[in-house]
Amino acid sequence: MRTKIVAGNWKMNKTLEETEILLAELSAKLPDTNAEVIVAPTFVNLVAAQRSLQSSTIQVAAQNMHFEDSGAFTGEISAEMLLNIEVDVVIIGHSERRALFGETDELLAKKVKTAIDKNMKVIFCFGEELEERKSENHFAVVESQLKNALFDLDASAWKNIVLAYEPVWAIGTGETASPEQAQEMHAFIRKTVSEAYNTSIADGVPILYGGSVKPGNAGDIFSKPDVDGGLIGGASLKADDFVDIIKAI
Ligand code: G2H
Repeated sequence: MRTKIVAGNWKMNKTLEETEILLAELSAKLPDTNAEVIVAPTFVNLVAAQRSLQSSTIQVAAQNMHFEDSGAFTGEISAEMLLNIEVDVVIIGHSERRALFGETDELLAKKVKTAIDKNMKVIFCFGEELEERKSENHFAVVESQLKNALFDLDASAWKNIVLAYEPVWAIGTGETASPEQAQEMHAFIRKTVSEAYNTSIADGVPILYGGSVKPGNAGDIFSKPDVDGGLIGGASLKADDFVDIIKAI
């Protein structure tokens, strides 16, 4: 039985006060669930989020990190800094980091390696762009994203890896992959991991779907056998919507 996960990627949203209000509401409304629930506020609000969630099962994640421990890297945050405030979950490789901030597979491989070396849990995002799907290159693109960033890791690393398939054409667009498209790709991802490692690692790794997941479509997407939860953007910014998505798992 794989771990089910619902993670909220807040992106560049919510002030300190809004963070505290949303987390208080979320804690109060959190349904009974076997799923792990994770929220990823902005860096400046991580400490406050940890404090707000002290007596909650909701975990706090960072949206990014640098691969070095410290040094002359203006504007960056290290794994050491995150661990120091007890944040041990990090999202790496989100398509916005790739597209808007030039993050390459090579850089992402370094970030993942650092996070894994420090025993952090990594939510690794990847997915094809619209043109790549239209030209039927989506499987090849996803395979190379996985290979380039993850497949040099030791088998032991995989206990701390969560995969998040996020087709870029479905992110923040209102377009969602159909449950069948998500299942088809998730099954392909599991097969690819199995070929690179073994079936036990492939069967154990949670694979989340991300891209315009809402209360209205979450249940259908989560019902697919290889979909183990979701990485939720816009709909994680409202407690009621996020709670409804958690209930759908
Ligand atoms: C994809 C997703 C969360 P949204 O970026 O990572 O965002 O649900 O708004 O499409």
